[in-house]
Amino acid sequence: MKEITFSINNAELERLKPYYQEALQLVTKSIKGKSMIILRHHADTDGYAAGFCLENALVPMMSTDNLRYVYKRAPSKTPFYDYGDMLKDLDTFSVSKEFGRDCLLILTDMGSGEESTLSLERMKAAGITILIIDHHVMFEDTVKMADININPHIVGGNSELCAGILCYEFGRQLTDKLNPIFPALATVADKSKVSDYIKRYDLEYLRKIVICIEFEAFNLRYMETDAILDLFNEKKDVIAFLHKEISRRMELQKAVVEKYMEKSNVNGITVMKLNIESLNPSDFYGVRSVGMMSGLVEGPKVAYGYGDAIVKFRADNVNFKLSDLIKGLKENFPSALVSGGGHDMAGAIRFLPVAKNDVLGFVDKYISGLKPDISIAGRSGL
Ligand SMILES: [Mn+2]
Repeated sequence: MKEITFSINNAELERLKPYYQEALQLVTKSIKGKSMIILRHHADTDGYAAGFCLENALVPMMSTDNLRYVYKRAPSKTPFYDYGDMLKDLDTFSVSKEFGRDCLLILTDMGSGEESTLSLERMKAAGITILIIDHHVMFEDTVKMADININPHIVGGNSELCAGILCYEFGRQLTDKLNPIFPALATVADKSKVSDYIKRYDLEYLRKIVICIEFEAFNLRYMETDAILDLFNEKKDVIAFLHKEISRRMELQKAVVEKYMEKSNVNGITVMKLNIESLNPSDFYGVRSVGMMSGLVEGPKVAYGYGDAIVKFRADNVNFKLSDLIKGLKENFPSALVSGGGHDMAGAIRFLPVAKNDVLGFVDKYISGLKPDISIAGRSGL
Protein backbone atom coordinates (compact mmCIF):
# COMPACT_ATOMS: atom_id res chain seq x y z
CA MET A 1 0.00 0.00 0.00
CA LYS A 2 1.30 3.44 -0.86
CA GLU A 3 2.26 5.85 1.86
CA ILE A 4 -0.43 7.97 3.47
CA THR A 5 -0.19 11.67 2.71
CA PHE A 6 -2.62 14.37 3.74
CA SER A 7 -3.64 17.46 1.79
CA ILE A 8 -2.97 19.75 4.76
CA ASN A 9 -0.30 20.08 7.42
CA ASN A 10 -1.90 19.02 10.64
CA ALA A 11 -0.25 17.42 13.67
CA GLU A 12 -3.35 15.52 14.74
CA LEU A 13 -3.83 14.02 11.31
CA GLU A 14 -0.19 12.94 11.41
CA ARG A 15 -0.77 11.22 14.72
CA LEU A 16 -3.82 9.49 13.27
CA LYS A 17 -1.76 7.95 10.46
CA PRO A 18 -1.53 4.44 11.95
CA TYR A 19 -5.31 4.38 12.38
CA TYR A 20 -5.78 5.52 8.80
CA GLN A 21 -3.37 2.82 7.69
CA GLU A 22 -5.27 0.10 9.49
CA ALA A 23 -8.66 1.35 8.30
CA LEU A 24 -7.53 1.60 4.68
CA GLN A 25 -6.30 -1.97 4.81
CA LEU A 26 -9.62 -3.10 6.25
CA VAL A 27 -11.72 -1.25 3.69
CA THR A 28 -9.60 -2.36 0.73
CA LYS A 29 -9.70 -5.97 1.90
CA SER A 30 -13.47 -5.80 2.40
CA ILE A 31 -14.07 -4.43 -1.08
CA LYS A 32 -11.77 -7.01 -2.69
CA GLY A 33 -13.54 -9.79 -0.81
CA LYS A 34 -16.95 -8.43 -1.87
CA SER A 35 -18.07 -7.87 1.69
CA MET A 36 -21.40 -6.16 2.29
CA ILE A 37 -20.61 -2.61 3.39
CA ILE A 38 -23.19 -0.42 5.11
CA LEU A 39 -22.21 3.21 5.47
CA ARG A 40 -24.18 5.20 8.03
CA HIS A 41 -23.59 8.90 8.42
CA HIS A 42 -25.14 11.67 10.45
CA ALA A 43 -27.77 13.49 8.37
CA ASP A 44 -26.28 16.96 8.56
CA THR A 45 -23.84 18.77 6.28
CA ASP A 46 -20.75 17.37 7.97
CA GLY A 47 -22.23 13.87 7.97
CA TYR A 48 -23.29 14.00 4.33
CA ALA A 49 -19.91 15.43 3.31
CA ALA A 50 -18.21 12.59 5.17
CA GLY A 51 -20.55 10.00 3.69
CA PHE A 52 -20.16 11.23 0.11
CA CYS A 53 -16.36 11.40 0.41
CA LEU A 54 -16.30 7.75 1.47
CA GLU A 55 -18.89 6.73 -1.13
CA ASN A 56 -17.09 8.49 -3.98
CA ALA A 57 -13.85 6.78 -3.01
CA LEU A 58 -15.19 3.31 -2.24
CA VAL A 59 -17.89 2.65 -4.83
CA PRO A 60 -15.64 2.98 -7.92
CA MET A 61 -13.47 0.24 -6.38
CA MET A 62 -16.39 -2.17 -6.17
CA SER A 63 -16.56 -4.47 -9.16
CA THR A 64 -20.10 -5.76 -9.28
CA ASP A 65 -23.15 -5.62 -11.51
CA ASN A 66 -25.37 -5.25 -8.52
CA LEU A 67 -24.14 -2.57 -6.18
CA ARG A 68 -26.91 -3.19 -3.69
CA TYR A 69 -25.48 -6.63 -2.86
CA VAL A 70 -22.26 -5.08 -1.59
CA TYR A 71 -23.05 -1.52 -0.61
CA LYS A 72 -25.65 0.61 1.07
CA ARG A 73 -25.50 4.17 2.36
CA ALA A 74 -28.01 5.50 4.84
CA PRO A 75 -28.31 8.79 6.72
CA SER A 76 -28.95 8.81 10.47
CA LYS A 77 -31.15 11.49 11.97
CA THR A 78 -29.30 11.14 15.26
CA PRO A 79 -25.56 11.59 15.92
CA PHE A 80 -25.69 8.23 17.68
CA TYR A 81 -26.40 4.79 16.28
CA ASP A 82 -30.12 4.45 16.80
CA TYR A 83 -31.16 0.97 17.91
CA GLY A 84 -33.89 0.77 15.26
CA ASP A 85 -31.45 1.75 12.51
CA MET A 86 -29.09 -0.88 13.84
CA LEU A 87 -31.75 -3.61 13.65
CA LYS A 88 -32.49 -2.65 10.04
CA ASP A 89 -28.78 -2.86 9.20
CA LEU A 90 -28.47 -6.15 11.03
CA ASP A 91 -31.26 -7.53 8.86
CA THR A 92 -29.46 -6.43 5.69
CA PHE A 93 -26.25 -8.01 6.96
CA SER A 94 -27.95 -11.28 7.84
CA VAL A 95 -29.10 -11.67 4.23
CA SER A 96 -25.56 -10.94 3.03
CA LYS A 97 -24.21 -13.53 5.43
CA GLU A 98 -26.55 -16.15 4.00
CA PHE A 99 -24.87 -15.54 0.68
CA GLY A 100 -21.50 -16.03 2.30
CA ARG A 101 -20.47 -12.39 2.42
CA ASP A 102 -18.44 -10.79 5.20
CA CYS A 103 -19.93 -7.60 6.61
CA LEU A 104 -18.46 -4.20 7.36
CA LEU A 105 -20.30 -1.40 9.10
CA ILE A 106 -18.87 2.10 8.70
CA LEU A 107 -20.24 4.88 10.89
CA THR A 108 -19.19 8.44 10.32
CA ASP A 109 -19.94 11.68 12.16
CA MET A 110 -21.79 9.52 14.66
CA GLY A 111 -21.47 6.51 16.91
CA SER A 112 -18.81 7.46 19.50
CA GLY A 113 -21.09 8.53 22.33
CA GLU A 114 -22.65 6.57 25.14
CA GLU A 115 -26.01 6.30 23.38
CA SER A 116 -24.47 4.07 20.70
CA THR A 117 -23.05 1.44 23.04
CA LEU A 118 -25.87 -1.07 23.00
CA SER A 119 -26.40 -0.88 19.24
CA LEU A 120 -22.71 -1.46 18.63
CA GLU A 121 -22.56 -4.28 21.13
CA ARG A 122 -25.42 -6.00 19.31
CA MET A 123 -23.62 -5.58 15.97
CA LYS A 124 -20.37 -6.84 17.39
CA ALA A 125 -22.11 -9.90 18.83
CA ALA A 126 -23.36 -10.68 15.32
CA GLY A 127 -19.77 -10.78 14.11
CA ILE A 128 -19.94 -7.56 12.09
CA THR A 129 -16.69 -5.65 11.61
CA ILE A 130 -17.05 -2.00 12.67
CA LEU A 131 -15.15 1.10 11.59
CA ILE A 132 -16.01 4.48 13.12
CA ILE A 133 -14.68 7.71 11.62
CA ASP A 134 -15.88 10.45 13.93
CA HIS A 135 -14.91 13.59 15.79
CA HIS A 136 -17.47 13.53 18.59
CA VAL A 137 -16.33 13.05 22.17
CA MET A 138 -15.60 9.37 22.72
CA PHE A 139 -17.25 7.24 25.36
CA GLU A 140 -14.81 4.55 26.37
CA ASP A 141 -17.20 1.59 26.47
CA THR A 142 -18.65 2.61 23.12
CA VAL A 143 -15.48 2.97 21.09
CA LYS A 144 -14.20 -0.36 22.42
CA MET A 145 -16.99 -1.99 20.40
CA ALA A 146 -15.47 -0.81 17.12
CA ASP A 147 -12.63 -2.68 15.44
CA ILE A 148 -11.05 0.60 14.35
CA ASN A 149 -11.75 4.19 15.36
CA ILE A 150 -10.40 7.19 13.52
CA ASN A 151 -11.08 10.01 15.95
CA PRO A 152 -8.84 12.96 16.83
CA HIS A 153 -9.76 12.50 20.49
CA ILE A 154 -7.71 9.26 20.51
CA VAL A 155 -4.54 11.20 19.82
CA GLY A 156 -5.21 13.98 22.31
CA GLY A 157 -7.05 16.16 19.84
CA ASN A 158 -10.46 17.83 19.90
CA SER A 159 -13.44 18.00 17.54
CA GLU A 160 -12.02 20.56 15.08
CA LEU A 161 -11.10 17.93 12.51
CA CYS A 162 -14.72 17.28 11.66
CA ALA A 163 -15.94 14.11 9.98
CA GLY A 164 -16.05 15.71 6.52
CA ILE A 165 -12.36 16.49 6.85
CA LEU A 166 -11.42 13.09 8.26
CA CYS A 167 -13.29 11.28 5.47
CA TYR A 168 -12.03 13.57 2.72
CA GLU A 169 -8.48 12.75 3.77
CA PHE A 170 -9.42 9.08 3.96
CA GLY A 171 -10.97 9.09 0.50
CA ARG A 172 -7.99 10.92 -0.97
CA GLN A 173 -5.83 7.88 -0.23
CA LEU A 174 -7.97 5.91 -2.68
CA THR A 175 -8.89 8.43 -5.38
CA ASP A 176 -7.79 11.84 -6.57
CA LYS A 177 -11.28 12.69 -7.78
CA LEU A 178 -12.82 14.07 -4.57
CA ASN A 179 -14.21 17.58 -4.71
CA PRO A 180 -12.41 19.75 -2.12
CA ILE A 181 -15.67 21.56 -1.47
CA PHE A 182 -16.77 18.61 0.69
CA PRO A 183 -14.36 19.34 3.58
CA ALA A 184 -14.86 23.08 3.04
CA LEU A 185 -18.63 22.80 3.50
CA ALA A 186 -18.16 20.50 6.49
CA THR A 187 -15.75 22.99 8.07
CA VAL A 188 -18.26 25.80 7.76
CA ALA A 189 -21.23 23.73 8.87
CA ASP A 190 -19.50 22.36 11.98
CA LYS A 191 -17.84 25.70 12.75
CA SER A 192 -14.44 24.08 12.75
CA LYS A 193 -11.44 26.34 13.19
CA VAL A 194 -9.41 24.45 10.60
CA SER A 195 -8.82 27.10 7.94
CA ASP A 196 -7.04 25.07 5.25
CA TYR A 197 -10.03 23.93 3.19
CA ILE A 198 -12.13 27.09 3.15
CA LYS A 199 -9.27 29.31 1.99
CA ARG A 200 -9.94 28.78 -1.69
CA TYR A 201 -13.65 29.67 -1.44
CA ASP A 202 -15.74 32.70 -0.61
CA LEU A 203 -17.05 32.14 2.92
CA GLU A 204 -20.49 33.60 2.19
CA TYR A 205 -20.82 31.28 -0.79
CA LEU A 206 -20.06 28.26 1.40
CA ARG A 207 -22.50 29.43 4.07
CA LYS A 208 -25.23 29.78 1.48
CA ILE A 209 -24.77 26.20 0.31
CA VAL A 210 -24.55 24.89 3.88
CA ILE A 211 -27.93 26.27 4.92
CA CYS A 212 -29.51 24.78 1.78
CA ILE A 213 -27.93 21.40 2.54
CA GLU A 214 -29.13 21.56 6.13
CA PHE A 215 -32.62 22.33 4.84
CA GLU A 216 -32.71 19.36 2.47
CA ALA A 217 -31.06 17.05 5.00
CA PHE A 218 -33.72 18.02 7.51
CA ASN A 219 -36.49 17.25 5.07
CA LEU A 220 -34.89 13.99 3.96
CA ARG A 221 -35.00 12.62 7.48
CA TYR A 222 -34.54 8.87 7.05
CA MET A 223 -34.83 8.78 3.29
CA GLU A 224 -32.00 7.56 1.15
CA THR A 225 -31.73 9.66 -1.99
CA ASP A 226 -28.90 11.31 -3.87
CA ALA A 227 -30.87 14.47 -4.67
CA ILE A 228 -29.01 16.42 -2.02
CA LEU A 229 -25.84 15.91 -4.08
CA ASP A 230 -27.10 18.71 -6.36
CA LEU A 231 -26.16 21.11 -3.60
CA PHE A 232 -22.73 19.62 -2.94
CA ASN A 233 -22.22 19.81 -6.70
CA GLU A 234 -22.92 23.55 -6.55
CA LYS A 235 -26.06 23.70 -8.71
CA LYS A 236 -26.37 27.45 -8.78
CA ASP A 237 -30.04 27.87 -9.74
CA VAL A 238 -31.30 25.49 -7.04
CA ILE A 239 -29.08 27.09 -4.40
CA ALA A 240 -30.33 30.55 -5.38
CA PHE A 241 -34.07 30.00 -4.99
CA LEU A 242 -33.71 27.74 -1.96
CA HIS A 243 -31.50 30.21 -0.19
CA LYS A 244 -33.86 33.07 -0.86
CA GLU A 245 -36.83 31.34 0.74
CA ILE A 246 -34.84 29.87 3.65
CA SER A 247 -33.45 33.31 4.49
CA ARG A 248 -36.89 34.86 4.49
CA ARG A 249 -38.24 32.23 6.90
CA MET A 250 -35.14 32.47 9.12
CA GLU A 251 -35.68 36.19 9.60
CA LEU A 252 -39.25 35.52 10.73
CA GLN A 253 -38.05 32.90 13.21
CA LYS A 254 -35.29 35.15 14.50
CA ALA A 255 -37.86 37.81 15.34
CA VAL A 256 -39.85 35.24 17.33
CA VAL A 257 -36.77 34.14 19.26
CA GLU A 258 -35.73 37.70 19.98
CA LYS A 259 -39.17 38.60 21.29
CA TYR A 260 -39.70 35.62 23.57
CA MET A 261 -36.27 34.74 24.93
CA GLU A 262 -35.30 35.74 28.49
CA LYS A 263 -31.96 37.49 28.73
CA SER A 264 -29.90 38.06 31.90
CA ASN A 265 -26.34 38.72 32.95
CA VAL A 266 -24.53 36.23 35.19
CA ASN A 267 -20.93 37.03 36.21
CA GLY A 268 -20.45 38.99 32.99
CA ILE A 269 -21.91 36.21 30.87
CA THR A 270 -25.01 36.83 28.77
CA VAL A 271 -27.43 34.02 29.56
CA MET A 272 -30.30 33.56 27.16
CA LYS A 273 -33.06 31.06 27.64
CA LEU A 274 -36.15 30.10 25.79
CA ASN A 275 -38.92 27.55 26.12
CA ILE A 276 -38.39 25.87 22.76
CA GLU A 277 -41.36 23.56 23.08
CA SER A 278 -43.68 26.55 22.98
CA LEU A 279 -42.34 27.58 19.58
CA ASN A 280 -42.44 25.39 16.47
CA PRO A 281 -39.99 22.88 17.91
CA SER A 282 -39.97 20.32 15.16
CA ASP A 283 -39.72 22.35 11.98
CA PHE A 284 -36.51 23.39 10.28
CA TYR A 285 -36.64 26.95 11.58
CA GLY A 286 -37.81 25.98 15.06
CA VAL A 287 -34.94 23.58 15.70
CA ARG A 288 -32.54 26.43 14.95
CA SER A 289 -33.91 28.63 17.71
CA VAL A 290 -31.07 27.99 20.17
CA GLY A 291 -28.43 28.66 17.54
CA MET A 292 -30.27 31.82 16.50
CA MET A 293 -30.50 32.97 20.09
CA SER A 294 -26.78 32.50 20.65
CA GLY A 295 -26.06 34.42 17.45
CA LEU A 296 -27.92 37.48 18.73
CA VAL A 297 -25.18 38.71 21.06
CA GLU A 298 -21.39 38.89 21.08
CA GLY A 299 -18.98 38.01 23.88
CA PRO A 300 -19.22 35.46 26.69
CA LYS A 301 -22.61 33.78 26.48
CA VAL A 302 -24.67 30.70 27.16
CA ALA A 303 -27.85 30.16 25.19
CA TYR A 304 -30.18 27.36 26.06
CA GLY A 305 -33.56 26.18 24.97
CA TYR A 306 -35.54 23.89 27.19
CA GLY A 307 -38.55 21.68 26.85
CA ASP A 308 -40.19 19.08 29.06
CA ALA A 309 -37.53 16.47 28.31
CA ILE A 310 -34.65 18.30 26.67
CA VAL A 311 -32.22 21.18 27.10
CA LYS A 312 -30.15 22.34 24.13
CA PHE A 313 -27.01 24.42 24.66
CA ARG A 314 -24.76 26.79 22.79
CA ALA A 315 -21.91 28.35 24.74
CA ASP A 316 -19.13 30.72 23.81
CA ASN A 317 -16.21 32.42 25.62
CA VAL A 318 -17.06 30.78 28.93
CA ASN A 319 -15.77 27.73 30.84
CA PHE A 320 -18.91 25.75 30.02
CA LYS A 321 -18.40 22.01 29.63
CA LEU A 322 -21.41 19.94 28.67
CA SER A 323 -19.78 16.68 29.77
CA ASP A 324 -19.26 18.10 33.30
CA LEU A 325 -22.85 19.26 33.45
CA ILE A 326 -24.14 15.84 32.39
CA LYS A 327 -21.90 14.15 34.97
CA GLY A 328 -23.20 16.43 37.71
CA LEU A 329 -26.81 15.82 36.73
CA LYS A 330 -26.33 12.07 36.70
CA GLU A 331 -24.75 12.11 40.16
CA ASN A 332 -27.36 14.37 41.70
CA PHE A 333 -30.48 13.10 39.95
CA PRO A 334 -30.04 9.48 38.96
CA SER A 335 -33.81 9.17 38.63
CA ALA A 336 -33.94 11.87 35.98
CA LEU A 337 -32.36 9.30 33.62
CA VAL A 338 -30.20 11.94 32.04
CA SER A 339 -28.49 11.22 28.73
CA GLY A 340 -26.94 13.32 26.04
CA GLY A 341 -23.73 14.53 24.53
CA GLY A 342 -22.35 16.20 21.47
CA HIS A 343 -19.60 18.74 21.81
CA ASP A 344 -18.56 20.50 24.98
CA MET A 345 -19.81 23.92 23.86
CA ALA A 346 -22.83 22.73 21.87
CA GLY A 347 -25.11 19.83 22.54
CA ALA A 348 -28.25 18.54 24.15
CA ILE A 349 -29.32 16.84 27.36
CA ARG A 350 -32.36 14.57 27.55
CA PHE A 351 -34.18 13.64 30.74
CA LEU A 352 -37.51 12.44 32.08
CA PRO A 353 -40.24 15.12 32.07
CA VAL A 354 -41.01 14.29 35.71
CA ALA A 355 -37.54 15.58 36.66
CA LYS A 356 -37.77 18.80 34.67
CA ASN A 357 -37.63 21.15 37.67
CA ASP A 358 -34.65 19.33 39.22
CA VAL A 359 -32.74 19.34 35.95
CA LEU A 360 -33.45 22.96 35.03
CA GLY A 361 -32.67 24.07 38.58
CA PHE A 362 -29.32 22.30 38.42
CA VAL A 363 -28.59 23.82 35.02
CA ASP A 364 -29.21 27.32 36.41
CA LYS A 365 -26.96 26.56 39.37
CA TYR A 366 -24.22 25.27 37.06
CA ILE A 367 -24.46 28.38 34.89
CA SER A 368 -24.27 30.68 37.93
CA GLY A 369 -20.87 29.13 38.71
CA LEU A 370 -19.41 29.82 35.26
CA LYS A 371 -16.77 32.40 34.42
CA PRO A 372 -16.10 34.26 31.17
CA ASP A 373 -13.03 33.00 29.31
CA ILE A 374 -12.41 34.46 25.88
CA SER A 375 -9.79 31.80 25.16
CA ILE A 376 -12.59 29.21 24.88
CA ALA A 377 -14.31 29.71 21.57
CA GLY A 378 -17.54 27.85 21.17
CA ARG A 379 -19.81 27.00 18.31
CA SER A 380 -22.32 29.80 18.55
CA GLY A 381 -24.51 30.98 15.73
CA LEU A 382 -26.34 28.65 13.41
MN1 LIG B 1 -19.86 16.62 12.68
